Amino acid sequence: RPRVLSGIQPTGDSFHLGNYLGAVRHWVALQDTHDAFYCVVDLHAITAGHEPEVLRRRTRVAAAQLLAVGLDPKRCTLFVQSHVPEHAQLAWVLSCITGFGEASRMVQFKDKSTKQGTERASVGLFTYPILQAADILLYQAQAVPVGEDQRQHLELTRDLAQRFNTSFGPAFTVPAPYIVKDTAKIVDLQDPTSKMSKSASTPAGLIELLEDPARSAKKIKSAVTDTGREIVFDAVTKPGISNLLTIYSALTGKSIDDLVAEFAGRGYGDLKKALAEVVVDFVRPIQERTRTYLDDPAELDRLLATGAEKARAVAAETLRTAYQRVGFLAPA
Ligand code: AQP
Repeated sequence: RPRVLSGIQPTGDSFHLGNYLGAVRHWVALQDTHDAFYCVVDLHAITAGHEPEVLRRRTRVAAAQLLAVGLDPKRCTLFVQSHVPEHAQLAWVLSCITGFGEASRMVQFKDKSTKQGTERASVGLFTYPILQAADILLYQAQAVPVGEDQRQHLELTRDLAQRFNTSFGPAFTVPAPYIVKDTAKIVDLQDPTSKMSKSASTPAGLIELLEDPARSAKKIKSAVTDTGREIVFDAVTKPGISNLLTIYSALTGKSIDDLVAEFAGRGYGDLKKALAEVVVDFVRPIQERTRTYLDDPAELDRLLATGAEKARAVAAETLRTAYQRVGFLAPA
């Protein structure tokens, strides 16, 4: 079976609908068709400042949410990135074949470092995409299910894999992005020109899976909509309504065309009210299941330890090959 790998940061107290619809939803589906590796990327989560106890708690919350939305440790390998030291080890090797100018062109770094102030932004934030490349290449992943915002980082991963293979001999599979167009970018409810984002959205623009569902309903009802009154899909002239239709369609499985027909002649308020109910019904069971996993942290940690062991078996083999190719003397 083809291999996939993806990761999610344990930042924020909850995943948001963008994370779920753009990426994690596909992770669940790919378990049945692929050899799937998914990780909670805690090494990435310390690139922009954090509190140790909060990170530890959020790492468990992230894992619990992934299980709650349908990842099944029997059908996929779920682990925490820092449990597999090969990620940091391969990242060093890859950083030595990455050009400084090449890394400087990463848009996410430019955006985030501008926000934080260039002097304060960490070197870890700068090398973030190189660690991400290591995450992917260690598992010889053929495909990487992520949202549109990660496309540039994947391009870098592909370049680094090809460069290494050409310079030192084959060590890595060159991965392809797996970006599902319809939900590749869920936008902010208050600012439909920006992606829904943990760090950039205002609370009102963000639907969090673990927040009080009544709060989510309220946010949907006060989402920014567009001029005109007709409910039609047009991401350019009606980005607000189109975003609501996208979310509605993805959560219910109804096509956009069917939804447009269903809401023909009705107002924006009707769509928002119906979507609020859909979202509330969707998050409630996820919240219950997340709580169940968090109520038994010892069992959760056991599941993650088993995942790490499975992941490490693959990662160690790739690192061994990479170290050998690059010219490191094998320990006797
Ligand atoms: N708005 C989005 N639409 C579609 N997909 C999205 N993803 C994130 N936002 C959207 C996808 O979620 C996965 C997890 O990515 P991450 O752990 O890097 O999440 P993130 O970047 O922490 O999420 P945010 O909200 O975007 O955080 P900040 O603001 O801190 O950068 C990825 O596959 C991503 O594409």
